[in-house]
Amino acid sequence: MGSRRSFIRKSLLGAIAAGIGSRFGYAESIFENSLMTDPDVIRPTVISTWFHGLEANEAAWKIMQNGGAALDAVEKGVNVSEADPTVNSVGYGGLPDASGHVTLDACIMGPDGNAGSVAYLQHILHPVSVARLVMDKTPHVMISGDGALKFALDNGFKKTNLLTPEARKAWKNWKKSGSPYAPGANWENHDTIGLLAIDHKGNLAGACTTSGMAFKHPGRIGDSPIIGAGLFVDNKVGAATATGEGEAVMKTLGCFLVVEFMRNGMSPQKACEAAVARLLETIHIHENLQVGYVAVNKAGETGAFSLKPGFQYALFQDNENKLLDAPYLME
Ligand code: SD4
Repeated sequence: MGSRRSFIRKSLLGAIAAGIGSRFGYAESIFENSLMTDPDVIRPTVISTWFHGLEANEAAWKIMQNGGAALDAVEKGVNVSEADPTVNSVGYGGLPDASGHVTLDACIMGPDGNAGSVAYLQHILHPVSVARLVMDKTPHVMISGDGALKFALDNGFKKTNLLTPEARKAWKNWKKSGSPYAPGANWENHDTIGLLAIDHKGNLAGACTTSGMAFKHPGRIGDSPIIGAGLFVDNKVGAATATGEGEAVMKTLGCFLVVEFMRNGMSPQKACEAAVARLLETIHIHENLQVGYVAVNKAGETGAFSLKPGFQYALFQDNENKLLDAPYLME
C-alpha cells in the first residue's frame, strides 16, 4: 500500500515537475529529491526536548495509542509542560521578562503543511492551544501581543496569573543582583518544550511552547513561535524542533534547515549536526551560547544534537519512553 501511494504521488509530482520545471527551467531532479517514499512500516514516535519531555511524551503517546492523530498528540503533550509550575521556562511557572511579566511564544504545525502561532501572549495557560485555533479558525499563521490575548479570550480561554511565587522571587533576586540581561545556556536543565510525533497513519506533527529566555527584554520574541525557526514539519520528509538561544536559531532558520537537510538525504542525526555546524559558519558564537535540535524523519529515525553539552531529550518509541543525552559539538 505504501509503495502504491508513493507511486501515485510520484506520478503526480512528476507531471507537475515536467510542467513547472520546463517552464521555469528548474531541473526535474529538484522535485524528485523532495519526494520521500512512504516507509513500508509506520513507526509511531514521540520525541521532545528536555527532561520534562518525558511526561509530555506520555500524554502524546496515550492519544496516539487510542488511535488519535499526531496533531492532537503534540498539542496535548506540550499542554502538560505548560501547566507544570516546576517547569520554569514554559507556561505557568515560566520565568518572566525583565519587567516581571510572563510572556509566551508557541506554535504548532500539522501534516497538511498548515501552521499556527502566537507570540508575546500573556495570561493564558495554554498558548499552544491558542496557536492551534489560529491555525484552525483564521486565515493567519501568527498573532501576537494584545491581539493574541483578545483572540484567546474571544475563543473561551480564561485569564490566568502565570507568575508563580517562585518565579517572582527569582525575578526579584535577579533585579537585586543588578546583572545585565545575559542568555544562559541550559537554564537549570529545564527549557522550552518542542515535541514531534508520528501517528499510526504515519502522519507527522509538531508543537513548540516557551516563556522564552528568562529576564529577556520586554517585547522580545524568540524562535519558538516562528515556523521554520523553532519548529518545522514536512509530512513527506520529517520534522524538527529547537531549544536554546532563539536569536541563533532565527538567524539560521534552524528547523527548516534540518528538514531541508533530511529532504536532501541526510539522516535526522546528520541533519541536526549539520544545522549546528551552520551556526559556526554564520554567526558569532559567544561563551554561553546553547542551541539544540531534535528531529525525526518519515521512517521514524530520530536525531538530536547540540552546540554545547547538557542538552537532553525524551524519546518514546516501541512502548518505551526514555531520556537521552544529546551528543554535542564543543565543550
Ligand atoms: C527562546 N528558544 O525564546 C527559546 C528559549 C529556549 O533554551 O529554548 N531556551 O529563545
